[in-house]
Amino acid sequence: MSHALLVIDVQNDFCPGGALAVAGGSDIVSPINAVMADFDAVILTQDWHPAGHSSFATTHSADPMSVIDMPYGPQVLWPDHCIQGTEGAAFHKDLNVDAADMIIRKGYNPAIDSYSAFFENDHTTPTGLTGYLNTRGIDTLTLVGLATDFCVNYSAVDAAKLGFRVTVRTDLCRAIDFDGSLVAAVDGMKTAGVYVV
Ligand code: VGL
Ligand code: ZN
Repeated sequence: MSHALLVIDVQNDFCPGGALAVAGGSDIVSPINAVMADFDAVILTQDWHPAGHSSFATTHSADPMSVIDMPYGPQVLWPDHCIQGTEGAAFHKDLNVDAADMIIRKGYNPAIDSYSAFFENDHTTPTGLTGYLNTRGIDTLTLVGLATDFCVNYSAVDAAKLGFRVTVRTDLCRAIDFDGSLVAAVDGMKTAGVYVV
């Protein structure tokens, strides 16, 4: 058994002061650093959108947090966030990035959002993470990071469907909790066979 820590989107824009701030987002940084040494591998994800991304409300002249129909299904429209190369897209300054074996970026396709570290929101286009984990013999994952109800949730459900043993440490996550999204996410993760602790 080889067990990796998957640290989801601990980036400035998801922390207080950022463009899509998650309440308490910075509070999880030191505790995440503290558990890194307990794992066989540490993998970080980075939300990484081009300017004018299709998940941005401004791109559609719509209100942030409104929902539109995309070819792949409903899509929440977010404030502009995690634009490639900006300070908002950078990891939180205290995150121990040096401890990472692998950093995987997602959301770079202008036409499709990518909450999950495994597949874009069409649930089909792979990011390549599955191949990386498989070739390293990693079969067990613990997920932490931001946000519980979006990128952590989608990543955990995909990982479970792919056959990984998956635990989400909710004490090391923080949620956006928009319109019942947190309750629905925890429910969906448990149904998919994720250990939510
Ligand atoms: C996320 C909304 C948009 C996340 C990323 O990291 O949970 N949420 N992009
Ligand atoms: Zn995003």
